[in-house]
Amino acid sequence: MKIVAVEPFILHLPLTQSSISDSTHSITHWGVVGTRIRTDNGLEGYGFTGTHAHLASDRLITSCIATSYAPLLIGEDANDRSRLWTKLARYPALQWVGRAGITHLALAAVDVALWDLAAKQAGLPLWKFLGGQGVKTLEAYNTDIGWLSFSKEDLISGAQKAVETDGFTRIKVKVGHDDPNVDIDRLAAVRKAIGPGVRMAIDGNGKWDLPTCMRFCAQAEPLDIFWFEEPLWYDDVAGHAALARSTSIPVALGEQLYTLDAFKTFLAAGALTYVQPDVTRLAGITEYIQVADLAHAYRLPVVPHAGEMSQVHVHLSYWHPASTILEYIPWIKDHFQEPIRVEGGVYALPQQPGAGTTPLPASFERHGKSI
Ligand code: 0YR
Ligand code: MG
Repeated sequence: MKIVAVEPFILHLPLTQSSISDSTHSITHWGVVGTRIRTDNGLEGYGFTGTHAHLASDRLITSCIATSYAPLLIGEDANDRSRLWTKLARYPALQWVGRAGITHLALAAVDVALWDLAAKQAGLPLWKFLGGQGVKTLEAYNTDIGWLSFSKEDLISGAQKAVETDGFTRIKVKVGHDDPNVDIDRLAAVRKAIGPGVRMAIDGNGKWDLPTCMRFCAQAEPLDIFWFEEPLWYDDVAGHAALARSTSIPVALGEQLYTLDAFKTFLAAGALTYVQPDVTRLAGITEYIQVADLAHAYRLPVVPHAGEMSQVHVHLSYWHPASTILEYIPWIKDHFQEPIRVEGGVYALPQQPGAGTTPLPASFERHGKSI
C-alpha cells in the first residue's frame, strides 16, 4: 500500500453554541486541521489535530505537513506506521526545530491517517483492528453543559437536562473565576440540582496557582468532585504533586502534554490520578498507545481528552483495558461519515472501517479553508 499523495486540509467548524469560554480560551469554531493520505490501492486515510480555528497557526501545521512531512512519505509503504513515525519524528533537521508543538500536532495528523488507512485496508473499525473490545461499556461524560461562560442558571438547567432527559451519569464543569468563591457557589448549586449520584468533575484549564487551588479544594471537597482537571500550569510537575498530596480530590491532566516522556515525569512524581492523553497532541495513535500502556502499568485510569471530539478516542477507549470513561462534546460529530453517538450516557460501538476520521464531502465544501 504505497503512499501516492499527502493532501493537508483545514476545516473551521462552528460550535453548537455561538461561542464558549473556559478559564483561558474563548472560541467560536473548532479547527480540524490535518491531512488526507492517498494510496496506490485507491484508499484514502484521514487524520487531524484539533485547534481553536486560528487560521494563521493552523497554516503552520498544514505547512509542516505539506513541505516537511509529505516529501518523506511519498512512495513509502503506508503500513509501516512505526517506521514512518520514527522517520518523521527523528528526522534530524525536524527534531532540531520541534520535539513538541507544531511539528508534533502535524505528526499526530499524519499518524492517525496511517492508522485510518490500515483499518480501512483490513475492512475493520479501528477498535477491532487493534484487537477487539477490551472494555465492555464506555460511559460518556458531558463537558458541553459546563462552560465557564454559562450563567449559573444556564449551567444548572443544562446539567439537569443532561442528567434527567439525556441520561448522562457524568458531567464536567469548568472552573477558574478570578474569585474561586464564585466557582464554589456554582458547583454547590449544580450538586444540589443533580443530586449525590451523578459524577461531577471540574476543569480549571491551568489558570490558578498552588495556594489558590489548595484553598479551593478544601472548600470543594464536600461537593464530591470526581476529579480536578488541569488545576495548575500545564508543565508544573512539583505543583501538581503537592496539590495531589494535599487534597482528597483526584488530579487529572494530560491534554497539554506532547510526549510520552512528559507523562512519565508526571506519573513518576505521583502528580496525577486520571491520565488524559490525546491523539491530537501526542504524536498520534502510536504515541497514545505508549502512554495508555504506561498509565496501565501504574494501574491508573485512562480518560482521553477529546481534541478530536472523541471520533478516534471512542475506538481506542473501547479497545484499551485502562480506559474507563470518555469525554463528550458534540460539536463536530455531524461532519463525519460515522459520527460518535451516545445514548443513555453510553457510547455506541463504532461499526465502519477506519478510525472514525473521514469528514463528509459537504463539510469540506462549506467549511474548508485554503491551506
Ligand atoms: C475550549 N476539555 C478542555 C476547549 C477543552 C477546552 O477551549 O478546548 O476547554 O479542550 O479542556 O477538557
Ligand atoms: Mg480539559
